[in-house]
Amino acid sequence: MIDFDLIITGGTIVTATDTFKADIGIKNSQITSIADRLEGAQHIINAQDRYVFPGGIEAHCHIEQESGMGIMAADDYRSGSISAAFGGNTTIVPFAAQHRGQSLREVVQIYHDRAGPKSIIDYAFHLIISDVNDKILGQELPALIKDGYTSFKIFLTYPMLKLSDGDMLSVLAVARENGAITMVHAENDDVISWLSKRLLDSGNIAPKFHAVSHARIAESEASNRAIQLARLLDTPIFIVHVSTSEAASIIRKAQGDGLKIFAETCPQYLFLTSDDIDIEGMEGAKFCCSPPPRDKFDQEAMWQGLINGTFQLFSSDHAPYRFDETGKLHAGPNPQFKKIANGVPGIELRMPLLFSEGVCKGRISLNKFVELTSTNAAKVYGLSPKKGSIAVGCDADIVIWDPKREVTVSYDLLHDNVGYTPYEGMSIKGWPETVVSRGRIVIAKGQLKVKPGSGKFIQRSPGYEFIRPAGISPPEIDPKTNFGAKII
Ligand code: DUC
Ligand code: ZN
Ligand code: ZN
Repeated sequence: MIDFDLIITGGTIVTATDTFKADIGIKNSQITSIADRLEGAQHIINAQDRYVFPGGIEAHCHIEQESGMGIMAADDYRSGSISAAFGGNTTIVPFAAQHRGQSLREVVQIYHDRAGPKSIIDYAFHLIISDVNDKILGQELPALIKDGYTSFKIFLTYPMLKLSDGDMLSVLAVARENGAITMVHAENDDVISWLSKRLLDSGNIAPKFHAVSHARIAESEASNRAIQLARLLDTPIFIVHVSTSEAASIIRKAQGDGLKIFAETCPQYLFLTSDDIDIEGMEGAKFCCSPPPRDKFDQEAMWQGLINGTFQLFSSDHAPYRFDETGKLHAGPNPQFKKIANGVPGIELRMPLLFSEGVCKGRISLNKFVELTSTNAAKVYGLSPKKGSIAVGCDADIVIWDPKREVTVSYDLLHDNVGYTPYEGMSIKGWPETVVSRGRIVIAKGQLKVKPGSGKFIQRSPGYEFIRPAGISPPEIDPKTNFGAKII
């Protein structure tokens, strides 16, 4: 009898909490059975000697998005989602970015029009809010949260995006009222602008001065400020792309005080340093992102943050710009550092890099790998219980992983539209082999098996699940805060 559309047999299933050998039966896009031995399916995938993970959820990536400077990302929803899938992901949560003067409704429609016909895997949108006014706060934002856009990013730097502390408080108040979560790009804009001017005035224009201008103190000050503002309103925030040991310590301390502070770090802060930007000529522009890669000591602190639970997620912050006049060099072949498009690609290598350097080198367990690349994103951003795990009733979003495959990174292997990878030449062990999204085989034997537009928009529900780092047990109610108030 044919009970299933697809069976994945013989693999080792790994979730955020368990590792066990079993077969998975899939019917109508969902996992309907997990048992020792299953039979009766139209298709069978043999996962012998493979790990079977929940599909990756890439919750920080910029796809078909104009930057604050107005530069269009090199990946549209076709290339971006294909690259994500080849990297083991089954869901992406890119941004629908508001530029000043735009209504948020209009922005959301634009991004649906971009993603709908092209994405090959499921997607949701975080909003970027750059224009805070009564209509946005009083009408559009609350209504959009109710419609499933339950997370948004705000910036404390970038002239065209940054919010004042007062505007940040107003956004946090709406988030609190409606059960949404606010992601914060925490860098002090005045510090960066002041240093940039001094550097440029004295003729220091090379890419390496990008890293000097984005001083580490700019990140730790803004992280602390964001935490204090969140504390004032007793509402959670998610601090994105943490790069320094000081910022990680501030976040850990706040978590220890009982505050609901989430955070992430990214591959560029584990595997690159400011030395990568300090190359003769313009090559260093390929590594310019904000915050910039720091140093070896910070890399170690980022690993510690992943290991000890300060960071709930490991995200790519894939911000794809080609090394030409459409992207990095949009202002000419030799731009001063302020005019280089900010961002590095990483959506396809995020999971392989963490598996190879984290799991294979004994820094993190298999379960931690799943937590950081999938399960926690589902919990924080309202995608669970359907996404982020392997259990009966979940969407059949699965990546079958070959733990032994050895790969030397070369851009030719990748599927994005960037033209280079910052990780060229790195040796990686472990690679995604087969990707199944809502029961559909999306990638098999290195081939794309589905058509653009076959991914679905995921409407989320307000609310988040707070993940307290292991080893931290703060007071139930911290008397120094406003508190006790429950968000959901
Ligand atoms: N920094 C961001 O904040 N977003 C995209 C890329 C970058 O470098
Ligand atoms: Zn950012
Ligand atoms: Zn980003």
